Amino acid sequence: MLRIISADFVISAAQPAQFPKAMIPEVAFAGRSNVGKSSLLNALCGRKGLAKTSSTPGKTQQINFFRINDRYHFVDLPGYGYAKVSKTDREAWVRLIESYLTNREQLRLVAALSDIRHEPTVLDLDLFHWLDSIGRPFVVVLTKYDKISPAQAQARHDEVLALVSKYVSCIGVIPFSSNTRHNFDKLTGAVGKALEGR
Ligand SMILES: Nc1nc2c(ncn2[C@@H]2O[C@H](COP(=O)(O)OP(=O)(O)OP(=O)(O)O)[C@@H](O)[C@H]2O)c(=O)[nH]1
Ligand SMILES: [Mg+2]
Repeated sequence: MLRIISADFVISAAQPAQFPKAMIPEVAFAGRSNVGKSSLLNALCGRKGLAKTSSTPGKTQQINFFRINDRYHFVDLPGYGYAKVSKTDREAWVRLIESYLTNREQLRLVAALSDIRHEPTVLDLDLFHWLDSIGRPFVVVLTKYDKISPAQAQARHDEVLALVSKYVSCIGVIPFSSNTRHNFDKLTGAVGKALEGR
């Protein structure tokens, strides 16, 4: 099981040339704006202020790399589907994220986040579909588990499991809360396995 001992900010990259060149395994966190990517990364690392979070969507605008235990990277991606930016900015983000997800050799797993309170949005489904089409292993993380009842969460979990059963690149669906750390071990287990290949 992955135990995170150190987590350090590396770089905020606005273009592929700025991505770290080190060939160390990495896991990326993707999902729509405000779904809880940065909070999840902080929860995993046990460090509240490591990745900047905000109740205002669109907080993370570049690709942020964090070095974990001096041997892995965690990668906080900018959220998609954030309306309050210009079309040109939005297109630049999409290009940046797509280029990262498509070409990044070191990338072992994408955590694709979706808010457990709602059915996956069209954009969430697009991401799952697209990751599967390029053969990128991904785990669906249903965020903000603490915001609904266990029964509602179970129903959503079942529904999403059925939705992703057709995707061979999807390794699982994990309900999670950054606030209560619900399923923390399950998520670090999946992440550690992807990084260490066992
Ligand atoms: N109750 C609850 N709130 C959460 C949880 N995770 C995130 N939040 C809240 O959701 C809001 C957005 O969280 P962020 O982690 O900044 O979301 P993000 O996906 O990084 O957003 P962008 O950077 O804008 O793409 C913040 O107000 C968080 O406190 C959770 O597990 N439970
Ligand atoms: Mg963020």
